[in-house]
Amino acid sequence: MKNHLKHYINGEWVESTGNETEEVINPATEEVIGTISLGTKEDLDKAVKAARAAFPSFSQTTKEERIELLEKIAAEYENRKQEIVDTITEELGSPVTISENVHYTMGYNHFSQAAESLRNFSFIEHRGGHTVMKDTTGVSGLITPWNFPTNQISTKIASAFAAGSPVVAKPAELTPFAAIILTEIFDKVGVPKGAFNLVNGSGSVIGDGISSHPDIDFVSFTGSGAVGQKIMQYASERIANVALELGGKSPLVVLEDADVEEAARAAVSHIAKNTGQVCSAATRVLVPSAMKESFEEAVKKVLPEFPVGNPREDNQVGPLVSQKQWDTVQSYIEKGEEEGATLLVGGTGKPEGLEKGYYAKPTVFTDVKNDMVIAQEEIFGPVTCILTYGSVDEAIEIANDTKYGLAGYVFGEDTETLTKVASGIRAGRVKINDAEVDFAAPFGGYKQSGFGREWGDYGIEEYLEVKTILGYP
Ligand code: TAP
Repeated sequence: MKNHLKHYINGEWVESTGNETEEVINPATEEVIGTISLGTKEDLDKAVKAARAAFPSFSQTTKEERIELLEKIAAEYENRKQEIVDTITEELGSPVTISENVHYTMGYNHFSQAAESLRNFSFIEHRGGHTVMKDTTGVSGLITPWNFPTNQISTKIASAFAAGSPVVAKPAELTPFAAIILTEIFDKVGVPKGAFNLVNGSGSVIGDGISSHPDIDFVSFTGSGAVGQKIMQYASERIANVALELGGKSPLVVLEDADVEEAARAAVSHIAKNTGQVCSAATRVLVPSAMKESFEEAVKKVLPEFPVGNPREDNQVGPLVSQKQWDTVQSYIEKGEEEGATLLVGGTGKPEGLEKGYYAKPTVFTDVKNDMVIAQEEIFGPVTCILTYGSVDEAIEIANDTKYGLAGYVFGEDTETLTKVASGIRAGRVKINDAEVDFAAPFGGYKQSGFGREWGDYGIEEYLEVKTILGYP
């Protein structure tokens, strides 16, 4: 049992001032794996005070000191690898290979990339008649969701530390234990007192408290649009700076010269990876009308490559994170059927033999129209839609006919068409032929997917103010 009833404030593990606790469930077994303490506004105030007190010295550390700190964190993170992998498998239910190759690896890369980005980062630039200086923004509040327990919190912390910003972090209640390991890592490597504070608790108390706190200068949030909106409302009241990463409904455009099986495999992998609980997942697959049947056949053919089941065994798809998420996904599948889409594979209910655990069937709808609810709303589960198009221009139009703009994907051979589609998609990141992820590349959304950028240099910039100095001696 992982019982963790303390918060980390001002360089120490401290008792909560309240006595409310929350049990954490393993979604694969529905068993309790541990308990956390739900922090209070008083705990949060202490954490913000500690961060505020750390600000003058932490923001003045040198670039070299921050590079050294980030490198020490990355090294200690590596030492805790097995524990991180096991913890994510337990609290999120992700298959061990995904916990290792995706979750663990992303966290590691954010710390090492931030150190790397810092090396060439310029905090002062003399530009002819003026000088531009980058100043730490202040104290940062970080609110992260459950779907990537190390990725989002690590990129935010790594960028904040690179910029010299002390932080107060609140991970999601559903998956708090990976963040507790990270905190132990910061404690071990000697992150200065008050520069990192962790307050566990609910969104409605600690998340709300961070969003509205007068002493928090910048809030970086990843999660739902509804909460993002609240955060902006609070920010508008005190003119605070925010960055929001709010999910998507990303298109995958299959061009007529694409390898059909490869494109179908990519489409299915998007709903398999993390059980489709990925903000940048492609969930609208656009295929040329003439390719529809061969693409559907290819989807059926590749589906068995992504077995669903016990995350500790050799499976590719684990359960959804919670009963609530399972119910949400079921209702979207029902909605798709009601709307007249054709169920190609999957459907409601649990996969055979997986009655215990929040398992859902990988589900592919075809004959989907882009104005259907299943094509417009973020389902956050293993559900995707096949839509058809006539011309490439029409494909781009459908791809952009969404309130979101986080990511886009295009598969094909012809360079000119690939470039046309990649440039035409209104989204923060477009991948051509499933290119490798680059941790130095900016990540973030257009439209209702939010604003602000994470990862690499752009991520660090979020935690900095720009100051102009005229007459610099
Ligand atoms: P959210 O409620 O947005 O949760 C994200 C984070 O915000 C969690 O740490 C949550 O805390 C916190 N939070 C909740 N209410 C808050 C408030 N009033 N003020 C400040 N922070 C608050 O998302 P969810 O309910 O977990 O998931 C709902 C849907 O959001 C999903 O189905 C999916 O569509 C979308 N989602 C998107 C993403 C990404 S990566 N864009 C990630 C997760 C979910 P607690 O959870 O501890 O209460």
